Amino acid sequence: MNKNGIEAVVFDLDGVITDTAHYHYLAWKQLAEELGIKIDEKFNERLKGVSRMDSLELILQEGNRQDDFTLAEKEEMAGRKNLHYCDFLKELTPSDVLPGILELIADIKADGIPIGLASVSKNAETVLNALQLQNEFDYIADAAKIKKSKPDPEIFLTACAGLGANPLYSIGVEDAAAGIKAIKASGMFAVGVGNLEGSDLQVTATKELLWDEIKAAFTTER
Ligand code: B16
Ligand code: MG
Repeated sequence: MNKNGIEAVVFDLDGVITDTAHYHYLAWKQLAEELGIKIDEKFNERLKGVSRMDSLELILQEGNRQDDFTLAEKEEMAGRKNLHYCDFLKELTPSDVLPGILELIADIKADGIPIGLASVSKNAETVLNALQLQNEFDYIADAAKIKKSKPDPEIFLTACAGLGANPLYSIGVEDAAAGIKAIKASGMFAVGVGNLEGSDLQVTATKELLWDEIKAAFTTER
């Protein structure tokens, strides 16, 4: 354990490291329109941190079309959404890292604390490569091996285990309600970006993620 008593910091990807959460929304909206279903940004909040197939189910339920398709048809639709999403990813460059994130990562590293990634996205590696951040993480949980998406704690517990860190002395950073629930269920300290009920520390935007303030809040709480 380092001098702050913090054993690891684990980040969500979409919406925390970069704004791919918006690309996911645009890609789902495109698919939903193809199916004659309307979704808006408020509905999209429910998709954040939720796996591809679970997101599709929520959209079909929204359009009352949950019983209209076979599994093979649903897999084709999820694949089509992913193609829309991957088209958006072609635009991604290192300048798309959200404000304050590079500074935060540098400050955590300067304290000798390992950094993990807990993204349920199967495109996480592509996104990190496009942002040139692939070497910044000491452990990246493999979304393909995760059985339960957020709000289940599995992915955060997997990241802590991969870093050799006790979740009770680790911090998770999230932008989604399902993600905050996952962090809390794992026993970690939850930092929320956005109006997120249940966060131990809440900021309105990534540029407010200041390492000294996060450490102080963690120390007060634990
Ligand atoms: P993919 P996170 C999540 O990533 C997204 O928030 C969610 O919107 C998306 O459906 C999910 O990944 C699966 O992504 O379709 O790329 O496998 O927030 O856990 O980083
Ligand atoms: Mg997210």
